[in-house]
Amino acid sequence: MTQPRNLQTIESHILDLQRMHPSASGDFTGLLNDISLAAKIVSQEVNKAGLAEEILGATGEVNVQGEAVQKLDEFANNVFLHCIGTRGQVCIMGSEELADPVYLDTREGTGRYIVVLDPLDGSSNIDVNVSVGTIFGIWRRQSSLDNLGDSDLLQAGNELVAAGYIIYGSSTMFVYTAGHGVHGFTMDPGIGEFLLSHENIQTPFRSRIYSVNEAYEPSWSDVVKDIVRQFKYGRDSGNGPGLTARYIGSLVADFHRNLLKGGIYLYPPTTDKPEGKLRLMCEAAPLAMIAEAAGGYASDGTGPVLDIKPGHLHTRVPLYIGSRDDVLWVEKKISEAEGGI
Ligand code: FBP
Repeated sequence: MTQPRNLQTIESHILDLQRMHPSASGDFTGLLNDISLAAKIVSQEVNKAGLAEEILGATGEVNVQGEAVQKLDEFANNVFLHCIGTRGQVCIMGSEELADPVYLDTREGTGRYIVVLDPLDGSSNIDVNVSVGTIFGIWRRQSSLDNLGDSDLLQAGNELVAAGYIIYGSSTMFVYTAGHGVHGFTMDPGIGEFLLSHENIQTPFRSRIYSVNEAYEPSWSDVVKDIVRQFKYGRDSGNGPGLTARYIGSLVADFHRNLLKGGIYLYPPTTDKPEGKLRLMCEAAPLAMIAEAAGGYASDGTGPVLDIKPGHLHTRVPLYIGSRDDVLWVEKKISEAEGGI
């Protein structure tokens, strides 16, 4: 029998975090615990999806993104909405699956937080048993409860108090940051607990991997075509060593691999998606907070993703994220091409 290496659960880790803030009310701790509970419920459903006809496939609905809603998308959205929305710590919840933000009943609590999430990222991969994930960002309410409005919801990433993702893959992992490093917890299905497995994750400064859907190459700008060509043949010199290519088509899975191994994920603008595909509030900003807390960087090609103030809940952005040296290089190349620096 293997001797357990470390038995710190995510709940006890979050409690330790709370002890660092003597004035803490416990709301934040409660909220992170609710998110980890929702993750456990969704993980169980994802893991047995292949066996449960009723949970596979599409609902027949199309969401605000114009995408076919998968049954597991809907299930995950309802689970998170329920788990996060019932104890009154959260006043507004935004979801990739819902056109409008949900203003929650805060009579039970303080309504101190705003949560925006992508309940099931990469959902087009569910039916083929490829890793999918959940991404979440937590902001603090800015105005009084009876004055809540867009200014509370539409905050930039640099106002995030915490961010994280759950990857439902060969194992289920919960990775988060609340400003004190990036930590990963692996689900032990035997005891149903997330146990600390990756403490203080730091991502390598230089990439070994580049992740992009090259099928869009014909509709990229010349500078983006050149950037990807240089990742393939070796930056600047063009005579190697190039990076290796990996693209799963699930942002959480591609981001997670690159975070641990060193890599850059690119979702550039295309002629038909000039603002990019990925959502700022429920995908790019939370992952940008994690990347930067792990020593990496995230850019929209012209500047830090964390500085972008959303115009609305579903604002989209081009995304270049991962190892700091390569993302900064991409940003420099694009800014030069656009006549910036
Ligand atoms: P959703 O599945 O949440 O809509 O996320 C978008 C996403 O699936 C990312 O996970 C992934 O990286 C990207 O889109 C894949 O896009 P494409 O199929 O255009 O390469």
